[in-house]
Amino acid sequence: MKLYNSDGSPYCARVRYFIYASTLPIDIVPQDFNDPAFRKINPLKKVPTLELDNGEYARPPPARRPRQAGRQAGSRRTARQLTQLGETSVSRFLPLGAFRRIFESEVILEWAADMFRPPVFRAILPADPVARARSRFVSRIVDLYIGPHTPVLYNRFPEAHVREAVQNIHKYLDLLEGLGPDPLFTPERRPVAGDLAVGAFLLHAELLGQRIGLTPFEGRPKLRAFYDRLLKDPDFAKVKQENIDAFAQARAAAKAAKAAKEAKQAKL
Ligand SMILES: N[C@@H](CCC(=O)N[C@@H](CS)C(=O)NCC(=O)O)C(=O)O
Repeated sequence: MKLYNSDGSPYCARVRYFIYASTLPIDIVPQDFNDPAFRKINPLKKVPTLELDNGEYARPPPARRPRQAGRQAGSRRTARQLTQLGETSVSRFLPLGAFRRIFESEVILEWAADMFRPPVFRAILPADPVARARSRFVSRIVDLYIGPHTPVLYNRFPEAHVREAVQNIHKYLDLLEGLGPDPLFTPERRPVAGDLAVGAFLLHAELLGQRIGLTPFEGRPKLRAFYDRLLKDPDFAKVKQENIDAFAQARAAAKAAKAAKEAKQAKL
């Protein structure tokens, strides 16, 4: 399998984190999402994009269920039949065709969670249905309500636009801060998808927010404590360093391009 990746993307950061925490052999390949040819790989032209191998990864067979006493023979499937069904999962026998690639960070993670079990792929959603719903809710806050405003972190926009975007982001950070008495995740367990969605955004806000007055931790002690705990996770620390390196590289490339442009103009 192959992940089309950009080290500077908060969405790729979520998927890379889980790949590092898994034992799946997924090649992580750098992808310039500004390359028009990338549209052939992903019609949305977005990273992360996961490309599947055609059938190499069979779904793990479902756990054997003990036979129920008093049940009529043939009324339910036997454990063996269930196992066989598990093994004839889509990925093994059906050509993947149009579904050869999986798009959108959250969808990729949920697919991997459906497909693999720990320890191959670590649990990315809590087992408890309410905690699961909460993780998904948190991911949606980031994806639907914070994400659309984040281009102000990376580009220059008119001041009024930036002010409005930052205000909106602060509003949803307040919502996350006030989610309830529980922390988003506890030190006893490792982060789940919702935690990572927030963590990856905080990482970018911490590194790039100062220029535009985005102060993610000011007056938000719970988010601060959450982020500090997340940084103690070696896989998250690795993802953070990759982001820092990617930003440094992008800055150096922009500086070199500016210098080349100025040199060309001086020659004219
Ligand atoms: N909702 C998407 C967002 C992905 C996204 O916006 N990726 C950016 C990089 S951070 C990208 O590929 N942008 C290129 C484009 O929109 O043309 C996800 O969760 O995967």
